[in-house]
Order: sequence, then C-alpha cells, then structure tokens
Amino acid sequence: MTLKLTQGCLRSMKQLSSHMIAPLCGLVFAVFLGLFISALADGMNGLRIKDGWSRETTAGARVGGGYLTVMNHGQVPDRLLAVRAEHAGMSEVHTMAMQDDVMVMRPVEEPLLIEPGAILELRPGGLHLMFMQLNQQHVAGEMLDIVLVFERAGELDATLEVLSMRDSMDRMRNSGDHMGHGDQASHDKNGGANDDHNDESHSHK
Ligand SMILES: [Cu+2]
Repeated sequence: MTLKLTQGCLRSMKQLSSHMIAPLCGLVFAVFLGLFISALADGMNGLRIKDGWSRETTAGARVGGGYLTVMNHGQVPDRLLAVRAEHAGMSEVHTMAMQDDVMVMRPVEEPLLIEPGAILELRPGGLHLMFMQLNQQHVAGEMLDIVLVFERAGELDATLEVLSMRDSMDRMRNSGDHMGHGDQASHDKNGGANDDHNDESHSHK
C-alpha cells in the first residue's frame, strides 16, 4: 500500500516535472535570446540613445534646441564629438553657464565624455543640442532625424520628437528640471536680448 502510493507519487512527480521543464526551458531560452538581441541592438559600443525631443519653433525662428539621453552600457568611455541634422545648416552641442548674472550658452569646448555606466543628459537649462540656420520649422508631432557622432561608436542615428510648447513645459517639469531657462538665456555675449541666436553670436572664437 505504502509502496504503491510512493510509486504513484513518484510517477506523478516525474510527469509534473517533465511537464514543467519544457516551458521552463522555453522561458530560459527566450530570456537568453532577449539578452542576445538587446546586446546586438546595443552594438559593439554599448551606447544607447533615448528620450530624444525638441521644442516646436515659430515660423521665422532660425534656431531650435534638442534634448536626449545617452547611456553608456559598454566597457569603454566614449565622447560625443558632433551632431548633424539635415534640417539645419549648422548643429552644435551647447553648454550653459552663468556669466555676469546672465545665462549664456556656447559650443562645448571639449567633446562630452561618457564613462562606462554613465548617463549623459542633454536638457533645457543645461547641455543641449542646438540647431541653427533652420531650413525647416520644428512642427509639434513630427520627428527630427539627427546623427550623433561619437569618437568610438561612430555615427549613430537618433530621432527627436517635436513637442508643443505646452508639452515641452510638462516634459521639463516631469524630468525634475526646474531651471527651465533655456528660453530666457541669451546666446554667448549677446547681452540677454532674446533667445534668437542670430548667426553672429555663433561666430567661433
Ligand atoms: Cu544653444
């Protein structure tokens, strides 16, 4: 009696385990496949660009900003050398700083370093992308294709979602950045007149 019970139990355990092992194997396989695919997507460099966005521009505006996040999942540091965009005659990576009580922005002096495990955040009020000589208005709802040029990773495509003024305010609020003086900043030593970065203010020193 006891023997029969034990045998039955063993049999049912075997059945149970064989039933469970198959889907379990499938799950493990799927997880590994997922890891493999995401590793492929990251490429050799391990840089991942995300959350790209821009603010809509008015019809006559000649400049527009760009914001995004670059994460370095790789093992080696990399540097952001340049940015290119078809919709702009000139594109630069900008930094902002206080100068004589005025927020000014200018091209970064050195390529931005992204250490392994680090996150580079380009956002209003801080480091940002600047598109000048716009040949196309930034229209809310549209996507802007840009290319980021890295020292090691080379050229990586990125897209910026153009947000309406209202949505970009929300985005800034939600990102925990309360500075938000991207728009009020004057360009270079332009005296804080407005945010219309005319071409003169971009002459390189
Ligand atoms: Cu700028």
